[in-house]
Amino acid sequence: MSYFNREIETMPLEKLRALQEERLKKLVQKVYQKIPHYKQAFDELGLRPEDIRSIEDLHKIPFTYKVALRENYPFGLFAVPREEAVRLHCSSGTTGKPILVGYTQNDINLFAEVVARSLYAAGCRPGMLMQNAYGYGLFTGGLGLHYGAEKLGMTVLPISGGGTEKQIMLMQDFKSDAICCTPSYALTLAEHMKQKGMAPEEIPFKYAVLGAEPWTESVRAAVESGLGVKASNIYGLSEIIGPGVSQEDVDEKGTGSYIWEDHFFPEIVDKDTGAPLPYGKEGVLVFTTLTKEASPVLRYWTNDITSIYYDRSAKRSHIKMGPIIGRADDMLIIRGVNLFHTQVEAALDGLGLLSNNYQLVVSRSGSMDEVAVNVELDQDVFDILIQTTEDVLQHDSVLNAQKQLQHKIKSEIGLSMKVCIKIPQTIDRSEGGKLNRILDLRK
Ligand code: DLL
Repeated sequence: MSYFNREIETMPLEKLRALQEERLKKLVQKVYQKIPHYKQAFDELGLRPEDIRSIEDLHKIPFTYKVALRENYPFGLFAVPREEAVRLHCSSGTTGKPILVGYTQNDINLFAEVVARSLYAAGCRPGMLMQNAYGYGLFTGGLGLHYGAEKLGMTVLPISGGGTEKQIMLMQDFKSDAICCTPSYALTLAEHMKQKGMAPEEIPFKYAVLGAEPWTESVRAAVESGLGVKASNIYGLSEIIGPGVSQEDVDEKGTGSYIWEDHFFPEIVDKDTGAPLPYGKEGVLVFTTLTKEASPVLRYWTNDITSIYYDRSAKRSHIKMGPIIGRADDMLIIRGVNLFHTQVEAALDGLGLLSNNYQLVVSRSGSMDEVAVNVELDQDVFDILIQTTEDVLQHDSVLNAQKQLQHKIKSEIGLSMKVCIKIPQTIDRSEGGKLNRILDLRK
């Protein structure tokens, strides 16, 4: 089965709006009746479900914040009895309790459909072999990509994350056509294979579907050249469904990722006032799930900062989103300066000796906040240097790179940060293989 859903994906905008409105009205009635949290939120404002007649009325509805998911943990925000959910997923919260989301059978079908659409846009086709290196388990990445790839008609290798040697052996034995994983794991794989003396032509992958964490064009360039693939972005979050909320088309790289807006209605709002912002302006991404049954959300405040816009020259009619440039809640204010970790990533660009694997460590000394940057040395550079010295980190070229980065950060961001160069693969990764970009020791 081919999975380019022409009718939906190229639907004229007026028709798409009509579909969204019809779905929104039903959704609002349903959550008002089924979920006490929403009934209370509406009642407090004197808002009735009938007041939401069109997309233009959406702004009247209050936002749903992550804290509502915490307060109603575990099943309080379900719109169906728990027994009707066929699956549960969790995403790690910043506190001890996770965020829980449920899926009915229809939700699972929807999840598979939007991921299948995404994989098709990423270049994958029925019959190709997908090496799925996202973590399986409570995380939505593994099973989400798995069901979507099967729905598209691919052969799925559910290898999960890690085990790099085995990943390499099986990709060669089975001639895997595509890999899906985090961008940082794709970089790790590329580094590892280079170390083994494998040329990109010897790697069977043609496509890499990367997401679950922010990444940049320089990471794309490194993955594409290192693995000999076309790499595209997949975005999503557990609260909305998981991966497959949006996806970049492999032939339209760098122009943004299509949001499957027949199911997930996006808005961009001001991070301080919550006021809706026009297309193209950066702000907080907010989603309303138009068709989900078990865990629907109205105006969910993702905390992800990006912009949305229509691309009239694109293949599909759906709206696109730019890369995630930061998180509203991850924004650090250091000695009065607003700081996103992606700014440090940008400063790393062009400093040849260093990798993209970095972490900001925020601490407090007296009343002053301090930021230190830990960044891993590039694997190749490390391999060369270790042949001549035992103490690679004290090598002149490394000390020089450290000074250069410190200087660049100061001049580009306006903050003095201590820079600490690390041996490759020594900064801690979390369970899903994600590199936690900020370690805040002040909390
Ligand atoms: O990370 C779902 C996913 C799995 C997406 C596999 C793509 C691939 P959560 O664990 O709930 O879900 O984390 C969601 O991760 O709000 C973003 O901050 C970040 N994120 C996810 N995809 C991207 C991306 C999955 N492509 C949170 N670019 C989101 C930037 C991303 N950030």
